[in-house]
Amino acid sequence: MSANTAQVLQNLYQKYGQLEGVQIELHKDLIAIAIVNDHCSGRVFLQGAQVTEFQPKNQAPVLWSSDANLYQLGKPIRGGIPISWPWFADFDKNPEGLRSQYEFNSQPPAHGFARDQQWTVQEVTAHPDMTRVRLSLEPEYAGFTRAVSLQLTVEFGAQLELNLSVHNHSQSALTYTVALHSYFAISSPQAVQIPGLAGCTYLDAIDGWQPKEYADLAPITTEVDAVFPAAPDQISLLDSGFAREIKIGHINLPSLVMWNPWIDKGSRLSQFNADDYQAMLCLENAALLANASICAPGQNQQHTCTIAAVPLA
Ligand code: TA6
Repeated sequence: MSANTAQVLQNLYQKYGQLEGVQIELHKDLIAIAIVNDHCSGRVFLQGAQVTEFQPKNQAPVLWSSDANLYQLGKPIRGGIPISWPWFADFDKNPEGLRSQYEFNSQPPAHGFARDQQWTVQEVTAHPDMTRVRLSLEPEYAGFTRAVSLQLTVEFGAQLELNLSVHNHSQSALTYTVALHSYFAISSPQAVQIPGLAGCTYLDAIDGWQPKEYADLAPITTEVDAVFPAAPDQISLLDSGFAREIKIGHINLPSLVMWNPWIDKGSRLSQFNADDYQAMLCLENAALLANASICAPGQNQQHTCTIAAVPLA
């Protein structure tokens, strides 16, 4: 354990260790805050401010997290809700207005750098019906010279709510793409439907980013990597195997990405077991491509997603 990790752990124990339903945890190199209240249990890591667990009482876990995670400093955790910021996926696939802000000497990491960095806990408040964890980051990355701060507020309650706030303290507008890259736990790819996407246009990232209409990508029987630049405000993931509906809403995250690596790509992913493709599906609330976010000087942008699981009769 690094000296800094030990110091952060000690500070968190002192400030929040006595709160009802709050546990400060160490998973190999990474610190997490685990919560339990009248509605649910949950967990969020300081690295990447990454929620990895949300399990409503008497229900199966709503989020999927890999059993193969190594929990190493700087290595993105696989699963839960990674925060892709200040760009989504491969840097080169992002709008010119975003790319022109940076000068990198080497290929920057996929999904930006906020998910690799250690965020600071600003608040933990525990009530029987809701536990709030607020984390902040002053992002630093070679080639990123903007005065920007991030804040993520997570509310674990009858539903899960994430609010990401991007504050632009610089003198020029900041263009970024962002995704709350949620991995949902599913009973099987054959058991899920996302009816709300019917008729929506997506770009097929595994077929030259060709525009296509979502006839019905579910049931899923092969790799899916579908980028919907504009998606409905609310969609539902229906899972007949778990007999539940997961309701996914957003504010200011107009795009959506649907992803399952399936067998071949799954075998090439880090921290991903051979059969994990059968237990997860990513539905990612995002602001991408023409819907990239622009934050004016001195202003902030708020991005919210809500996740609620409802048993099906
Ligand atoms: O959201 C879909 C995607 O962009 C896929 O193309 C795949 O790369 C996935 O994200 C996971 O990326 P990661 O860097 O977390 O392995």
